[in-house]
Amino acid sequence: MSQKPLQIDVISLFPEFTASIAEQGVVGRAIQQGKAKLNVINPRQFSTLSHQRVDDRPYGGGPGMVMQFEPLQAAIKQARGQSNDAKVIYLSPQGQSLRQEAVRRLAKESHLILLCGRYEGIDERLIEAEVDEEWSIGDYVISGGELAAMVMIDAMVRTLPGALGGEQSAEQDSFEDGLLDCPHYTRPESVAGREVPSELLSGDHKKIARWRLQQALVRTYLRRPELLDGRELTDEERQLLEEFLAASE
Ligand code: 4G0
Repeated sequence: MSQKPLQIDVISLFPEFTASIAEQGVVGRAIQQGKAKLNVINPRQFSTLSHQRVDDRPYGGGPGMVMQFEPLQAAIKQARGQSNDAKVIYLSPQGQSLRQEAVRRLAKESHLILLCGRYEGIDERLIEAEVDEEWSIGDYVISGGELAAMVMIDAMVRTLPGALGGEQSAEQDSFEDGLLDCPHYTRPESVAGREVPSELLSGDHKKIARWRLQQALVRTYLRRPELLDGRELTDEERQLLEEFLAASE
C-alpha cells in the first residue's frame, strides 16, 4: 500500500526559503504523510574560504560571479549519503524544457538531488562531473534556481499516488492527456449576465464528458496547436474538433 518515499535533497544557498515549499498545501501534506522527504543542504557549510565564500569571478572576465566546484561537489556527496542511485538535476535556463511527461518520470526515481544556481550559474566542470540531467522551467531567467526547484518539486509530488487526496488524481490535470484543461464553473448558475453552459446542467454524464473533451480539444487547437502535432486524435476527438470548427465558420 504505502510506497517508498521519494527522497529529494536540494542544494541551495537559501535553505530556509527552499524548505518553505514543505510548509503548505499539497506538498506539505504529502511530506507529512511520508510520500516524499525533503532535505536542504547549504553549500556554504563546505566552503574553505573566509566568509564561507562559495563563488568567484568568471575566468575570461565579464559581469557576475560563478559558483565554485568544490563546495557544490561536497554538498552533493553529503546528499548522496549511502544511496548509490541518486539522480542529480541542475535547474538552469540552458536545460531542456520541463514537461509533464518528464515530471512523471522523475517522480518515479527513488532519490533526486536538485542543484540550485545563483549568480551567473555554476562552474561547467561540476555539471560535467556530477549532473545527470539539466532542466529548465521555461524560457526566462529568475534570480536563483530555488523557485525552479520548488516548481519541479510541486509538479512531481502531486503525481505521487494519493498526494491529491480523495478521489482526485493528477491524471485529471491539464497535460496528462496531452490537452489543455476544459473551462470550469461553480455556483451561481447566473452571474453578471453570464450563464453556465447548458451541457453542464443537463445531468447527462455522457453529454458532459463529450462537451468537456470538445472544449479541451478546441482550446488546445486555438491556444497551443503544437501540442496536437505530437498527439494522435481518436475518431471521436477528431469529430468533436471538426464539429466545433464547422460551426464557427
Ligand atoms: C544557472 C533556472 C542558474 C544559470 C534558474 C541562472 C531560470 C531557470 C541560474 C543562470 C534560473 C529556469 C545563466 C543567469 C538561476 N533562472 N528557466 N536562475 N544564468 O528554469
